[in-house]
Amino acid sequence: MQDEEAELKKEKEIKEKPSRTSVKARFKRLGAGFKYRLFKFTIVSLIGLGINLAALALTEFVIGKITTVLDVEYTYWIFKFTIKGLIAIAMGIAAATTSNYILNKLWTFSGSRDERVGTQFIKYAIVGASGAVLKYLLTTTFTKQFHKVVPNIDNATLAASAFAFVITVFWNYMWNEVWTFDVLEKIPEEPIVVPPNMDFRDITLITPTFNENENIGPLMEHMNENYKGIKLIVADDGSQDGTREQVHKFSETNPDFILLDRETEEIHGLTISVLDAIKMTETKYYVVIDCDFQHPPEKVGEIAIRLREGYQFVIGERDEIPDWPFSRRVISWGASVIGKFSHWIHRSASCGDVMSGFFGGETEYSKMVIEKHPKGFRPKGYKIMFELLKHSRKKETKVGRVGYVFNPRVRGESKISKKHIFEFLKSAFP
Ligand SMILES: Nc1nc2c(ncn2[C@@H]2O[C@H](COP(=O)(O)OP(=O)(O)O)[C@@H](O)[C@H]2O)c(=O)[nH]1
Ligand SMILES: [Mg+2]
Repeated sequence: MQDEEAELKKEKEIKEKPSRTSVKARFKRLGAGFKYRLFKFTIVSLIGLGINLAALALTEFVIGKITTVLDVEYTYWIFKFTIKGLIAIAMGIAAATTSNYILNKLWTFSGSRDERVGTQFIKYAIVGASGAVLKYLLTTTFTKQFHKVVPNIDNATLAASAFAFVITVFWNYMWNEVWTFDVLEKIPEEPIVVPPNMDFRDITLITPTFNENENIGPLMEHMNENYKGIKLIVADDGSQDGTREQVHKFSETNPDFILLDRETEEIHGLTISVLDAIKMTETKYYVVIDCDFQHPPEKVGEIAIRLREGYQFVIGERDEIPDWPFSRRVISWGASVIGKFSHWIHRSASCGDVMSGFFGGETEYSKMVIEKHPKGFRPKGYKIMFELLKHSRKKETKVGRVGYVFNPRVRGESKISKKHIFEFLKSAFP
C-alpha cells in the first residue's frame, strides 16, 4: 500500500518537475534560440555594458572623495594598476554580472527549469569570466591586426573591442543556453473548447467600473446572453454618468447581476473595489474583467474551464497588444521585468504576464490570501492580480493561463495615470 502511494507520488513529481534536457537536445535547440533569445541576450549585454561603466565610474568617484591613499600606482609584469582602479573594476563586473544574470533569468531565458539560484549564478559567472578572458585575448589580437590597416591606435582599439564584444556575446549566449539555463520547450496549447449551453452557475464575474455608461450595458447584455447562469458584481466607485442606474435596472430582470456601490466608501480605487467584490463572492470561482471590452468577453468561458481543472489562479495573458506605441511597450516591458523580479524575491507564484488585469481565481483560496495579508495590497493601485500572486506561495499555488489579444478601447476613457505606476513600484518593493 505504502509502495503504491510512493509510486504515485513519484509519478506526480515526474509530471510536475520536468527532467533535465539532454546535452544533445540542448545543442539542437541552440538554433531555435537564435531567433529570440540571442537577440534578447544581446540587449541585456548592452545594458550590462552601461551598468559596468556606471558602477566603475561611481566607485572611482566615491573612493576619490574618501581617500587618496589608494591612488598609488603599482607595476606587476606588464600591468600597471592602482588599488582604486582594481576595486572599481571589480565593482563594475559585480554590478553588471548580477543585473545581467537577473535580466537573463527573468527575461531572456524565462520559463527555464527551476534550479537553485546559487548554482545557477555560479554557472553564469563562470561563463561570464570565460567570456571576459576571450574578450581580452580577442581585443589585444585584433588591435594589432587592425592597427596595420588603421593608422590611429585609438580607432584600431575601438574597432577591435567592438568586434570582440560581438563574438563574446555570442560565446556567452551559447554556453548559457546549453549549460546555465535549461529552457523548457513550450508544449503547444490545445485549444479550450467551451461547449454550447454550458452552465456557469459556479462563476461570478467581477467588473470594476468608474464612469463606464457606454460600456456597462453592452457588457451585461453580452454576459447574460452568452453565459448561462453566470453571476456578475459591478464594483462601482461612485460613477456619476448613469453607470450605476443601468446596473440597478438590469438587476430587476436578472437578480444575479448586482451592483456593489462604493460611492460612500472612504477609499476609492480599482484594487480595493475588486478586493471587496471577491470578499462578497459566493460561487466557487470568480473572474475579473475590465468593463471596456479590452479583455475579450469570449475568453471568460475558457478561464472558467481552466479553473475547474484545479488551478488556484488562471491568468489571461496578453499574447498580442496591437496599436501600442513603442514607448508604451518599453514601459510595459520594464514593469513586467520588475514584477517578475518582485515575485522571484518573494518566492511567490508568478505567471507570464504579471501586469494583466484579466484573471480568474478559486474564491476560497483568494479570500484566504486576502485575509492573511490585510495590509498587503495597494488599495488605489491597478495591479491586484500581481499582488494576489505575490502573497501566494509558489510551492502550493497552481497557476494556469489563457492567451488573449488586448483590444484597443473603443468607448469611454482610460483612467490609468502616472500615479498608478508609483503604486505598482511601491507594491513591488515594499
Ligand atoms: N471601481 C473602480 N474601477 C475603476 C477605477 N479606475 C478604473 N476602473 C475600471 O477598471 C477598468 C480598467 O480601467 P482602464 O481605465 O480602462 O485601465 P487601462 O485599460 O489600463 O487603460 C475599467 O473597467 C474602469 O472602469 C477605480 O478607481 N475604481
Ligand atoms: Mg481599459
